[in-house]
Amino acid sequence: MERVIIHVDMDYFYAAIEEREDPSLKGKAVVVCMYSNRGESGGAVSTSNYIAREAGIRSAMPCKLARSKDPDAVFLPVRKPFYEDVSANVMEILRSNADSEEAFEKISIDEAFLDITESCKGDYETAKEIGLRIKEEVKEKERITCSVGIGPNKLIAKMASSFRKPDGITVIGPEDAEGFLKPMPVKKLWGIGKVTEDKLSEMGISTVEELAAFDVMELISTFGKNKGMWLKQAASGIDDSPVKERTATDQIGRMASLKHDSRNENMIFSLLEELMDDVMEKVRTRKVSFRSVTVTVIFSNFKTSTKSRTLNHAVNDRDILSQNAREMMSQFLEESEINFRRIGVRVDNLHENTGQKSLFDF
Ligand code: DCP
Ligand code: MG
Ligand code: MG
Repeated sequence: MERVIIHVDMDYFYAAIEEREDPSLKGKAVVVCMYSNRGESGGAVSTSNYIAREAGIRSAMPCKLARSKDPDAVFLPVRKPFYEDVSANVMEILRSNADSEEAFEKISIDEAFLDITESCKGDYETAKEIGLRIKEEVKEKERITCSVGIGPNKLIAKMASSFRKPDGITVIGPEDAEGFLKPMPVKKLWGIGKVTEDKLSEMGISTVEELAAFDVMELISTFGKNKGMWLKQAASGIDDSPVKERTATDQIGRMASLKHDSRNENMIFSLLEELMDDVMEKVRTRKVSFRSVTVTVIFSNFKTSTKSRTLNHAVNDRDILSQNAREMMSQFLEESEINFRRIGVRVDNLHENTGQKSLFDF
């Protein structure tokens, strides 16, 4: 059966999370900035919502320049640990929609590949339904949108997901792949950087169609064997690389909002227990152990705070998770007087369980 691959990329990810957390941002230009240690005057734009993009604001642009493009935009500092928790929730939704635990590959904080060949039995209509279902599930559970690309390999799926954004879905069947790629400028081909783009331009190649038609021996003599062959294949829409998680070095986490902002210990600890149940279920199905535990609290004023502990060795033990997470949560309660809005628990530093039995198995 021909493979069917889905690529999912979250829309304006960091800014979308900020919008979700503060409804008063709706309709405004939102820019998330990575400030340097010189404060607001330094720093670069991490991302911005689509309203800000209309004013010409782009990722990696100096924040100062962004401010001059839209003085009314709302500028917010990056809250990376919080975005990582949201990412972990999204990734668990995506992983659960892949053919198997292994048919999943996270490639950045906001995107992943899923092999769904078996789930859709190679049928693109069914694949589209799965794509739409994933979009719904992410929207319902995390209240943010994503864009989905579906294709016969990772390269096509990846390029399809950025074709319609935000909140888009693009399906490129095997017979459409060539036509889809042909008119694109070579720099849009996934994997081609600025240096390669410039070299190709010197050779008179500017579109994917021109690259696909170019003599492969000439490409090899300029770029070397591996890269030369890869360029020729990629331009022809060929990509045999498998969807596969490289290591279990990512994280498993869950976050949820309290029924209402509160410092009530019963409410906070019972939600924490529920979240830990979910985390442990995933730890077991993925057959991993963890070496660190992180607890996150988002306060009613939207400030986020995290505490982490590294354990002496990797475990997959519910009691050890619980003991550490509860202690850190108690510290949070002691240290602050503000109500809690959301809490999260996460395990990282994951190790695949190799043959050795864990306490849980006995
Ligand atoms: N990011 C960053 N600095 C960059 C690019 C990205 O910090 N130069 C962060 C912020 C983004 C996140 O990574 O929200 C994901 O990057 P994407 O390229 O997927 O961009 P977005 O998700 O923000 O927008 P899009 O809707 O175009 O995917
Ligand atoms: Mg994105
Ligand atoms: Mg991305």
